[in-house]
Amino acid sequence: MRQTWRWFGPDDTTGIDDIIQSGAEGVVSALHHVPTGEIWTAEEIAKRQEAIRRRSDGSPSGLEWEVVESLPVSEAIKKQKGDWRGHIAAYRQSLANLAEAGIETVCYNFMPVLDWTRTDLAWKLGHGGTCMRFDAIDFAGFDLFILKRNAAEIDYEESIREEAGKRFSAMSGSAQSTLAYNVTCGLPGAAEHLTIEDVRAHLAEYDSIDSQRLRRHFIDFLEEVAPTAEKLGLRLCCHPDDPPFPLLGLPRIMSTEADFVRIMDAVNSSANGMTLCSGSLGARPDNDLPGIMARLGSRVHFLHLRNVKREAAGIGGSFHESEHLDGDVDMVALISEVLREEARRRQAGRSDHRIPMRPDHGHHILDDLKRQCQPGYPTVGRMRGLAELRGVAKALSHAGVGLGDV
Ligand code: CS2
Ligand code: MN
Repeated sequence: MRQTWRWFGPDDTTGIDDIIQSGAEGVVSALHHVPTGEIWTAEEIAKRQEAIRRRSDGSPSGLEWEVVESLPVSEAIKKQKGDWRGHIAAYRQSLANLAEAGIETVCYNFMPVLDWTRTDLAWKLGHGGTCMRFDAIDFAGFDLFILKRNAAEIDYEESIREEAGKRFSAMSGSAQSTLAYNVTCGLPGAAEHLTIEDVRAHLAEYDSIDSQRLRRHFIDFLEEVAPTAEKLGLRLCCHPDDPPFPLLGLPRIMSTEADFVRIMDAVNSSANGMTLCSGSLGARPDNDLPGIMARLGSRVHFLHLRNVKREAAGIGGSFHESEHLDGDVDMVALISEVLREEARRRQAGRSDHRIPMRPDHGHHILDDLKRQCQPGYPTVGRMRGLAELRGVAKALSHAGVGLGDV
């Protein structure tokens, strides 16, 4: 695996100097300041590349911008409204500019309105650190009593509605505002933070878009961009829904292995690939992560390794982000499958036989608790995650184990 690290750009409180010390070999970044739908120009791309290549004292960092996360797909494209064709043209131009700059892997997602969604961004763990958590009851409370979404009642069983009602009325005003803020926070690095009014307006736009129609829009988008990406030698990789089930009545179409198979078969190009995010997919008990890697591995272009602990049976229940090696995803089995896929690629002579991987999220521990950072992106917690993951890969690729080198 190629060990990478997400860097949000010059304002990130984890600097390039820190990334070097984490042992990461490459950088994952995005031009968050460019409005979604506009072209990433050669100049802006070069500027970010330069920033990644320098330590704070100006000397070479030895790091390169290796993966784009994300080149966002606009709401206009997802809904096929407004200037969506112009946005697709801009997307293709951005891909061409990235290819010209030597960047080959581009992650994005196709979640409507909200990216990742949690109810608690700093849930206290037994050891004093914090993690992110999704509480199904709090989320229902947000939907029913803060957002007051039309017909939200039918999405929740009576027992959940009752519990959510009790819990919500016992919450202080400030706890209610924190919940609203947390739920609408899922756009890491993006300048915009959605207000409740914004969320209502966005939801209304999806009134007539069901999952079938959203999938059609997604395929239309891929039919336009995947051939371009293939010609340019790029690998597109879609990130799964997080959490991987419908929320707020919105369609979610990239939540399971079958969803990925459907989309990858519909536009059958190696440039149309997957970001395997074990934490996102792992929030559902029917997603078998090592199996997904074994079956879809040849199209996995980027790995997000993290773990979750599901707190309830079934789909749609509460979960929290656990330690990287300790949760419901069998991380050792997953990494073994990654190493097997890399061995197959080496044998086939593929140049992409080291799959970029980054520790996706980490617990806020030690100095992280005193520093400001994007929720889920602490320096020390991620470094701990990376160290543990690297240890597993190193051990599994030891000659005595016989799975091939890292
Ligand atoms: C990320 C996602 O922080 C995270 O959970 O894995 O936000 C990811 O960057 C996007 O969904 C990719 O488009
Ligand atoms: Mn992820």
